[in-house]
Order: sequence, then structure tokens, then C-alpha cells
Amino acid sequence: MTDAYFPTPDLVLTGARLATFDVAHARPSGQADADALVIAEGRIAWMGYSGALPTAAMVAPRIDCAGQWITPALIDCHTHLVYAGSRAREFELRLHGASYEQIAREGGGIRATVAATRAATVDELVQQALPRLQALVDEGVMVVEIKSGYGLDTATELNMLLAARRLAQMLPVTVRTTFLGAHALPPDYAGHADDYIDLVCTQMLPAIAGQGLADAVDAFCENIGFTPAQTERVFIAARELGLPVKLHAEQLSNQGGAALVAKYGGLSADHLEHLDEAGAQAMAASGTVAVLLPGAYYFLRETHTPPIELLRRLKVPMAISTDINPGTSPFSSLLLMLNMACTLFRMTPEEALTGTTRNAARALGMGATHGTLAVGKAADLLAWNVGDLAELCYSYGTHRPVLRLRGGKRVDRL
Ligand code: DI6
Ligand code: FE
Repeated sequence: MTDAYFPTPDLVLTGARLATFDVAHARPSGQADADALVIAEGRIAWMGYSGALPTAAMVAPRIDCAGQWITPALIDCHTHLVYAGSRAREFELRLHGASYEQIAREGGGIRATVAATRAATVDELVQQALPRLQALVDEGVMVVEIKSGYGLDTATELNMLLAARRLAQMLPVTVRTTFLGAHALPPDYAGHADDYIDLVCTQMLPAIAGQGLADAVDAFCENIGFTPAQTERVFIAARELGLPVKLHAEQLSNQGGAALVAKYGGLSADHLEHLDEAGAQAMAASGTVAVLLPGAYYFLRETHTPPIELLRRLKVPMAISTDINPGTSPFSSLLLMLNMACTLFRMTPEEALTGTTRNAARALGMGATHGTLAVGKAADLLAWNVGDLAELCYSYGTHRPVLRLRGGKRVDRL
């Protein structure tokens, strides 16, 4: 075949089963009619049959995948993994009958983590978050979103985002940061939520955006969080700074948050247990991704599942994420979320895997470069030694990628 303008191949994979998660391929999980993939300049340069490799690829280093599945690297698009302290005590209180909302109202919950996080240095935040991020990386996560929101004052919010950025230099993972100043009302603003939102919009956000520390802006729109009107003020301020928005919406009750974030062209609406048809319609119209968080649903022992059937019907893209946080989802495992998405939300393995690859990339505004196997996309990919991809959703505890390539380079630590 002619190799005009073919970049010099760095690596060739052969004998693979390619689950591309690209809609261009009609077969389940986008399985390609191909068993070989050529990587050049950190990207996927070619996919096809090994018998028809481009000549330029003939002399490149080659890995025989011996029938293993290749998938895009995993993406965890909603975490709060930078924080200090532990809420194990609160877990015990809940076992003695207290509810999450009750604990929050009594100054525990998010505010307990705020106190510990304010008392920590950036170094301490990094050290405490490192094992959580390492656990994700070991499973094959190569892009992770990390939110602030446990500082609730300008200095500590900045520290959290600095810690998140520093973590990205310590492990082979891309970090996308989200400013979540409107996560909870800090105790010093009790009864003055609007004043706190003023602070978020006029001081915190400009300071954070000024240092380039946030890639997006989030809020917690809930009866124990902020009202839709307060949330909208945050979105307007974000838009003025050119930052995309997303929202913790309809987690514990229906506040109309999904429609609100859709109105601002939001990247995602997250949780969505109480999403209604109007909210889902608005998301479908704006292309806002539904980020489903089965870990929080499980840990809070919720019974109201997100309306999966409605999201399917309206073709709203569904992503799955860990929501790693000390209060409602202390689980540093995206593979565990795959299983929970299937068992608790009745999603199919293919939907769950699409939710941690293609749709998770989209939820981070990275759909053009990440989340599928396609020519031109980043060569961030994993090989799995499983007979059937559904194994990754069915059983838990033993699956680890047998090969990890990030930007086409082997990531050695497993
Ligand atoms: N919803 C959640 O589930 C987490 N944040 C949010 O807005 C909980 C955070 C926590 O309890 O620490
Ligand atoms: Fe969250």
C-alpha cells in the first residue's frame, strides 16, 4: 500500500481484538474489523489487518497481543479525591441510624472534611490523595477529573487545585481540574448563602481562573447545597471567564438542575437519581452527558435509581464515574463502578464500558482526542487478558491491564 505522509511508526500491535468504542463500528463495543494497530507520534496512526500493515510499519517494534482485548484507557470523569482526613466515624453514625442529610445539618459531613482540608498543607493533601489516585492508575485510568470544594475559602480551594495539578506530575495520568467552590456553605457563612456565592463569583473564581488552575466549574444544586438561582450565578461568572460548567444535579431531590446546566451548554449533569423527563430532554438537546455515580447510590443505600431507560430513549450519553469522596463514595476503583452500574442500575456491560471511555471523555470535553480507538486519537490504550469484555463488569478484584500505553509509550509500573 502507499504510505504517503505516513509518520514513522513507533510501535505496532498485532493479533489483538480491538474494542474501539467508536460508533463508526457497528459491532458491540465498536469491535473493529481489524487485529492490528499502528502507533506514531503518540497517536493511533492506522488500524487494519496485520496482513496489510503499511510498509513503514514493517520494521517498527511489534507486540503480539495473542488475542487479548485492546480498549481505550479508562477515564474517571468525576472525583473529589483530593481531601484530608477520614469520615469513618460518620459511617459508623449512619450505621446507628443517622442519615447523610442529618449529619450534614449538624455540621458533620462535607464540613468535617472542610475543617481537615483547611488544616492541611498542599504537601499533605498530595500525600493523602496519592494512594487514591495510584489505585485508579493501576486499574488503567489515564485521565481523571479532580474537583476542589473542601476548602470553601480562596486559599484552600487554590491549595486543593494545586495539589491536583501536582499529582499529575507524580503519576502517569492526565488530570482535569474542576472548581467546586459552591459545594457546601462554610460555617462562617451560615444563613448567608448569597454572600458566599458573591465570594465564589467575585473572588475565588477570578483568582483560580487567573492562575489557570481550573478547567471547568461545578456546583452542588440541592436542598442541602445551593438553590438553582445561586447555581446560575456561578454559571454566569464561569461563562464570563470562558470556563465550561457541569453540575451535581438531582442527586437527593429534583431541583431542575439538569435543565439549568443544559441551558448553559454544560459538559455534564452528574448523579441524576431524581432526573425527570424535562431535565433529560434539555440534556439531550444540549448534548450534556449524564454522569452516573453508582458508588454514591450504593453507599447511601439509595433506592431511587437514575432513569436509565429514559436516558436511553432520548439518547443522552451516559458516563460512569467513581465520585471518590470521603462522605458518599469512598471507593478508589472504576472497575468496581462498572460492576455497580450493571448490578444496581441495570446498565449493560457495553454501556458501562462506553461510560468509562467514550462518554467519560466527552464529559470532560476531551471527546475529540480521547475515549475511543480511532486514527488520530491519543494512543492511550490497555490490553486485557479476558475472553469476553463483559468479564470486566461481571467479576471484580482480579482484573488489571496486562499492557498499558500512554501516548504510545509503555507505562511500566503495574
Ligand atoms: N454530592 C456527593 O455525593 C458528594 N458531594 C456532593 O455534592 C459528597 C461529598 C461529601 O460528603 O464529602
Ligand atoms: Fe461528586
